[in-house]
Amino acid sequence: MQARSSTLEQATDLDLVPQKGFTIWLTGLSGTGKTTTAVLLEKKLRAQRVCVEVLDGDAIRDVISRNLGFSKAGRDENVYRLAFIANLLSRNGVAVIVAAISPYRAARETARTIIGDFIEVHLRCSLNVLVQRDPKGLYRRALTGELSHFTGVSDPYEQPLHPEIELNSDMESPEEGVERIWSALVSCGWVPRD
Ligand code: ADX
Repeated sequence: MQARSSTLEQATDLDLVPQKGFTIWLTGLSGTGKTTTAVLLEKKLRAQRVCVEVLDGDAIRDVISRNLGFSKAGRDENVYRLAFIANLLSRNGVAVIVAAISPYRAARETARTIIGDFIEVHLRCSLNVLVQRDPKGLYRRALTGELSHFTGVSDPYEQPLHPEIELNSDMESPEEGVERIWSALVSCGWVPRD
């Protein structure tokens, strides 16, 4: 009897972990630190025993969006697929982090409507700094005209008008950014206080 009751107590302890699903949507130009921020935030959520999944634009484009290009229609469809999956996960109690340029405002608003519990995080960074960082060499190729329709150089990026959070990735570290996102999640009551 004693053993049974302690098992139940353990189960109750595990149930204390809040399993509120939601989506953190990281938007911004290539190289602004969306993936880095997503990975750090994912680690922090896991450390708090929160179920979490990262949907990264680059990775999704290698799998379910590999038939899509970078036209407006291709990008909107990519964002729609991300939103569809994020919603399936979020409504089943998973914390989802989407990291995708998602350059068009209307498509992001559609994602917000589909998902509901949604925090938009805009990662800002000056083009000068992005061109200096250029870890994939894409800005160089875009500036020489070798790569066309590159976001921020030869393709539009519509900045969010009222994002829940704006991170200045040329002035704030990824760790500082994650702390600010965490504070917003705590304010929503979606994660425990540290
Ligand atoms: S989105 O516009 O549809 O949201 P997504 O985030 O999935 O884009 O993919 C962006 C990644 O695709 C970039 O990080 C970069 O590695 C690659 N890429 C290739 N061509 C382009 C392009 N023309 N514009 C932006 N990113 C591109």
